[in-house]
Amino acid sequence: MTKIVILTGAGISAESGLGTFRDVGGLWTRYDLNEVATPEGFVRNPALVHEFYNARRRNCLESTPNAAHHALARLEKDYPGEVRIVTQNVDDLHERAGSRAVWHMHGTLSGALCAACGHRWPAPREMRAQDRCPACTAAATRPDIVWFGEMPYHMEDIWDALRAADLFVAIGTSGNVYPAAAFVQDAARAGAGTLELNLEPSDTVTDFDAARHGPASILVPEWVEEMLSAG
Ligand code: BJW
Repeated sequence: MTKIVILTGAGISAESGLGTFRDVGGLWTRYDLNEVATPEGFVRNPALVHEFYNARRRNCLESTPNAAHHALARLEKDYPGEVRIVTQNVDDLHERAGSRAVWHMHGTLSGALCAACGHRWPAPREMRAQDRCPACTAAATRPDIVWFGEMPYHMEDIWDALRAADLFVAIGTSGNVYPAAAFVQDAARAGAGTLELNLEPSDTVTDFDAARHGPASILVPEWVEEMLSAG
């Protein structure tokens, strides 16, 4: 049975109105990542970090999946092999499009995490620095997001899937952030074919067997159609 592992990044949600990080006007050109996406930044100024993620949670709730998310959900449903999505995105647009086999390696906007005891619960629409953990009552509530220097989630499952993959496809990611940026090499080493679908050549484009460049809302449905007709 053919096994496909798909890595998605901010570019797949760009046409749903969610900002990318490193493009012109992207989040990291407007915010200092050391202040809003590190555990140290959160300790220095939890109110600022909550403000950043509250705004992104609002933006996410107002957005809808685009043709690329829908095409991947169709692939999972109709492809005669196994399709797994590993997403770096913290939005839930894959799930809202109908994808079920999704690992959120950088966490989700819909989760809250207690920095004191590790308890997890659904995030309210607006989180505040003074919110208390429902389990231990510490005022140490943070978004359930993986920041720089923290271990991404589901890594053992992801590495197992990469080792077993026949095809690895990266969609809408710049190839700047590890360990995700190395997945193409991990998959290729294990014998998988590799394909990049991105607006422009990523930093890791030369690691792929093939690459197609353009908007995800066009490239992904085209590729899914090819996979299903070959299927
Ligand atoms: C379109 C499009 C359209 C636009 N259609 N495409 C030195 C060397 C190597 C590694 C390190 C190092 N120093 C530190 C590290 C490790 C560090 C790291 O990688 N740093 C780099 C900056 C160098 N990584 C970590 O700390 C990670 N943890 C870790 O490594 O733990 C230790 C470990 C050890 C061993 C094994 C495993 C782990 C944690 C990383 C956490 C990343 N967190 C963030 C923020 C939190 C989530 C959030 O707030 O949303 O995650 S950073 C940010 O970058 C976010 C994203 O998920 C991530 C990736 O960004 P992405 O998705 O690629 O977006 P962009 O904007 O970069 O690119 C968008 C692309 O889309 C572009 O190419 C566009 O062209 C394209 N595009 N429109 C198609 N319409």
